[in-house]
Amino acid sequence: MANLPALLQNPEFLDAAAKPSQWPEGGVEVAFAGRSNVGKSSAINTIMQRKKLARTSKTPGRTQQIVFFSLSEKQRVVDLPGYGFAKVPIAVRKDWEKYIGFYISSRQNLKGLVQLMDVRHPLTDLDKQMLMWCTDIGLPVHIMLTKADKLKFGAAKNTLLKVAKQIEELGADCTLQLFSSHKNMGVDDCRQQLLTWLSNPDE
Ligand SMILES: Nc1nc2c(ncn2[C@@H]2O[C@H](COP(=O)(O)OP(=O)(O)OP(=O)(O)O)[C@@H](O)[C@H]2O)c(=O)[nH]1
Ligand SMILES: [Mg+2]
Repeated sequence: MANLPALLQNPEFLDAAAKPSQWPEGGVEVAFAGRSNVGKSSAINTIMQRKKLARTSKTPGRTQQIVFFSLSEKQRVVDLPGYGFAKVPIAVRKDWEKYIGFYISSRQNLKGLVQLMDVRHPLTDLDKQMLMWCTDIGLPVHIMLTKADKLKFGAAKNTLLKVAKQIEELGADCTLQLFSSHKNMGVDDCRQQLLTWLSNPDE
């Protein structure tokens, strides 16, 4: 655990909430969002150096509730259901997307959003919508271009530069990095971002 900040050393599953009345009260949190199957739950595990804290799956649509993990009494990370998975019946999908939307727009405890995008096809229409929506409501976003192990380093770097330019053109205000759960790439940068957003839970 040499590199693992103290705050991230004792994560615990808190609750999987299907409705807002189940959301924990007080404290601060950072949520992980992104398309279905992009690797949100895997990223949470990698960042906390745990194998099975968040449930992962090869089947898209695994995480269907908002899952809360506590880091301390007043600090949490949140695993959101994925958006945009075509094989889920449209009515069910709309329900989740509404639920995610309601969470992001109404949650006072939410200090920042880690938005994951697949490095091989970043900034899909839904990704852009989510990003611009967060920009509009003033919620800070940290983008992770994940599964970076699927590309050669040069190609991943080029994508990073291209996406940075597109984000600037969109007028979105966010930070950006490459990430891979399988190769442990970019993990420290993400940890630093979590610490920044989750410090001062009493302010
Ligand atoms: N190559 C590669 N595969 C990854 C990486 N991260 C996750 N995966 C794989 O992608 C699949 C989905 O991972 P999850 O972490 O369950 O994805 P998720 O975004 O939580 O998915 P939903 O909860 O269904 O929205 C699994 O088969 C993972 O092994 C990565 O960095 N590199
Ligand atoms: Mg998941």
